[in-house]
Amino acid sequence: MKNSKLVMTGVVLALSMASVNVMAASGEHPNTPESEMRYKGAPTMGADSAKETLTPKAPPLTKKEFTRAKQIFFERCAGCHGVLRKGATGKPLTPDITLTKGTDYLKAFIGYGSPAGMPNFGSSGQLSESDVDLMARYLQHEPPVPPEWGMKEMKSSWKVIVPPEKRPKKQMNNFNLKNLFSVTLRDTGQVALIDGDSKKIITIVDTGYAVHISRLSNSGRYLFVIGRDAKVNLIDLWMEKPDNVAEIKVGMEARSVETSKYKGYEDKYAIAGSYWPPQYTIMDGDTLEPLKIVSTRGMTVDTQEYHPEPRVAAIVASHQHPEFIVNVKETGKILMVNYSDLDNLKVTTIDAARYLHDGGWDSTKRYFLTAANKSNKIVVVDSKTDKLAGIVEVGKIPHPGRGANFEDPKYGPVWATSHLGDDTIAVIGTDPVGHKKYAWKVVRTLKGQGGGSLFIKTHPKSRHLYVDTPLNPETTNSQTVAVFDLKNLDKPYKVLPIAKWANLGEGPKRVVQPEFNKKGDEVWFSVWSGKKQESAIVIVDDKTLKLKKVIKDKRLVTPTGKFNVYNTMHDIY
Ligand code: DHE
Repeated sequence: MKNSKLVMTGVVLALSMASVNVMAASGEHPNTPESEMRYKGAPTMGADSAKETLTPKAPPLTKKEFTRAKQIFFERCAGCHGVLRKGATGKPLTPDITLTKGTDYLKAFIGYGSPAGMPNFGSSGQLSESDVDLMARYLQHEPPVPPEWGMKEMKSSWKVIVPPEKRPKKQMNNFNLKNLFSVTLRDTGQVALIDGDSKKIITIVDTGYAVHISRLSNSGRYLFVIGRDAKVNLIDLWMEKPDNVAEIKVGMEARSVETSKYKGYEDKYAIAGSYWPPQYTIMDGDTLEPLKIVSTRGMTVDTQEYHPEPRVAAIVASHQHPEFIVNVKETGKILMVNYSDLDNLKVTTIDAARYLHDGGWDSTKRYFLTAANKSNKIVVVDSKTDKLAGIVEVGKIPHPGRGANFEDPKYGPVWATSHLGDDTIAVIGTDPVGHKKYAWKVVRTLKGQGGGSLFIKTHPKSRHLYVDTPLNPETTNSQTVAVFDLKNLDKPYKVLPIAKWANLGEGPKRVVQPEFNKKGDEVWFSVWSGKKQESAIVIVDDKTLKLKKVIKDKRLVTPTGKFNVYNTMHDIY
């Protein structure tokens, strides 16, 4: 792993990537790889509305200072330490702890960082001396709490733009919808709908702020998009020009949305998980009317202490039961939420590990494999029995996206993840019947280009495994992708110069998230640059590994995630 140049703030992903590079070079941080620090996230929402209360025992702060410190905390610190400072990937910073440490200790900590991963905000020049002092005093006060977001707030944000009865009765356009791609335009709060056949942008749809993911209804008619600001958009792909037909805000900050897929419930419900408030919301599938809101606050899986802010990470829809599978990050619990009777909601809680993040299905869609990223584990849930099937130790900070399924020549059906914190790819056996001795074990460890990997992808028709490294500090890694030959995994990987092929000007040009087309013969990559710089989508022929097409358009601002309708509908990865 080459990521020895270190440092970063928690906000880097929100900044233009050009400024990221400047900041990366501005200081040293001995124990946290830059790739890891880069992933700490965008500013946390809700600072404006979080109530400010001074704590009598804490050092004085003026009202103006309190407001400024709160803003800095939400922008730079909350992603790791949590809004309520109870700790997540960063340490807890509640007044019972900070008051005993005192101002000078906290100033040193904020200024110079710590070996455990705290960036050196002061010595790197990211915070001025007076802001370091301000933050040290602020942290000794009770954390300001953003408001709750219940049914009343949801209902007042909810809009049905085109009611179901006024929507088309059949597809009104001639697009091959199954091969459509929904592409996140991260910094404009939009998605681009691109025709996978002609590679032309069909339309750009306005969605929430810093859009995160897209998911499809079971039928493939409705596209659901969630923004970091917790806005869910429902887009009807049957309209002559696909557009929003409903929207709602399910909280102040969120990352996940999914739709019901079990037989008899196709397209019936949607669910969105929020970071703040910590809760999930089940909605009507074709209007987004909020039906049921459930808090995820509760006890942690290991120390069994109360956590006030367990954020909802990935959600998948079960194919075995009418259930949503909900990852709760800070408590480390996986909830099997049965939606067959919303008035008598049955939730099976599976003890997993902290901090649950993303994941996907094995090829049979019975087992859900998900990363407990800071525990360096992949947790396996059997969605048929609703029980834990295994916990697998992998490399440092697994980040599978939805992972990659393929047939290993030696070990049978496997699922793989790459890692943010090291250069390995863990290949895990997934066939407890035919290959029992390999099930839920790492059967191979491949060596990739480096740490800072976010996504890995293959397709049942492909013999290639693509591994990105967008957050690796070396541009030779962040602007390229590694390709493994699935028929010969001992062979060294090939490197495709994706960003070079895009032929863009200045910019970080991070190559992120491979996604196949419906046929499984093309792979699409985003070349992600800053908001004011040119980005592109690069399409590679999966058989020949040659460049097939570059999509450039001034509307393609900061493209990141891409979701092929067919593959997303059917969980093909
Ligand atoms: Fe993501 C998936 C959370 C930063 C691109 N991201 C997810 C999921 C979660 C999550 C919980 C799983 C959703 C699901 O399956 O239901 N992501 C977070 C964060 O908390 C984090 C670290 C910081 C933040 O503030 O958001 C974060 N994510 C990023 C990025 O910086 C990325 C690279 C660019 C971007 O668009 O913001 C990014 N995340 C993605 C993508 C997916 C995703 C493309 C879906 C991958 C897939 O194939 O399903």
